[in-house]
Amino acid sequence: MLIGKSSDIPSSAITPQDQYLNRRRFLRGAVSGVVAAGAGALGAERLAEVFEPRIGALAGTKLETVKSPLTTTGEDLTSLNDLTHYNNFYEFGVQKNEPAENAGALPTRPWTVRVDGKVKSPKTFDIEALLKLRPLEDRVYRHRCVEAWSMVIPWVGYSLSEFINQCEPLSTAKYVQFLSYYDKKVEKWGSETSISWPYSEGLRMDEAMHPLALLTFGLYGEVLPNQNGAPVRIVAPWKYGFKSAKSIVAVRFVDKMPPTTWNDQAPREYGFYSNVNPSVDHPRWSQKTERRIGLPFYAQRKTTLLFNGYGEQVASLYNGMDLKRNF
Ligand SMILES: Nc1nc2c(c(=O)[nH]1)N[C@H]1C(S)=C(S)[C@@H](COP(=O)(O)O)O[C@H]1N2
Ligand SMILES: [Mo]
Repeated sequence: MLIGKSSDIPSSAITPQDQYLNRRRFLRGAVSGVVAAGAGALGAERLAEVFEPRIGALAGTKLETVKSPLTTTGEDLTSLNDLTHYNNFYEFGVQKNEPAENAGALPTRPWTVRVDGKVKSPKTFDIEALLKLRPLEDRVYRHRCVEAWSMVIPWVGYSLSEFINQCEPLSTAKYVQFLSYYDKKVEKWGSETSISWPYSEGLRMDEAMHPLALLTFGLYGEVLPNQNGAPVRIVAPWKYGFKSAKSIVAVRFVDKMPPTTWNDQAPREYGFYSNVNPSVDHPRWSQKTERRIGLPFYAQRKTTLLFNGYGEQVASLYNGMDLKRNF
């Protein structure tokens, strides 16, 4: 049973990612709600028109952005409706439509990000200061979930490295850990899972310093909707989506590989690196292809690309590493 405290759930009942979803659907008897409307419109709608007012007080606020040299072009963007109604954000429910319904409760102001661990001195950054730290760029990235679906998303942010430089990490910092907001009164759906909160993710220092890794504040030129990880999240586009922690409140520089949520849930299925790799299957499904959300069914199936297509930029980070072992 998924209903109950996490301590009530035997480890044999741990059902990561797709299984949570399928079991809950089964229990409830039907797929409810708004999944993948497939309108195909390329985001002409503004957030303010898509959302009920209660969904994120700031959603719909325009962000001033500049063009980015690091944007990916050529593929159609996933519609705003799809990328805000087909989400993984287990704190707000395990079904894809639930974050859009429930994440309005997330209090995105005031908001601070605590920086500690192997740094010159611990600091706390206010979200308003983070928004002004660097010019915000529009960056279109492919987004590949470990569950073998994908999207193309126009994010807004700046390179995570710009922020990390402000954190003044020590040379002993080898990894950086990101911790998401968690309040069990606000995110009561979280306690229906066996996950030990808060959501934790991490990158090796050189990965985090790679210019493609994005500290993300918006999408489609506007403030992030709550269900997409407002007010600030990580995006690492060459990795499976779960590496990109949402709604982060703490950044910790550490000397050892930090514990991460999905690796902790099922270490055989979700590795620390989790680079997108079509030749390393998930134990329960193939990673060779993916389903592009929002396309007509006959056009959905896409070949998955090594490093999600960002190999030219990031492959050198993994020189000499066995990517099958370090999945
Ligand atoms: N805090 C938190 N961050 C999270 C998740 C989550 O459940 N909680 N889900 C991850 C997964 S599995 C994916 S695929 C992406 C989804 O991001 P999106 O909803 O903006 O597409 O967020 C990631 N970050
Ligand atoms: Mo995911």
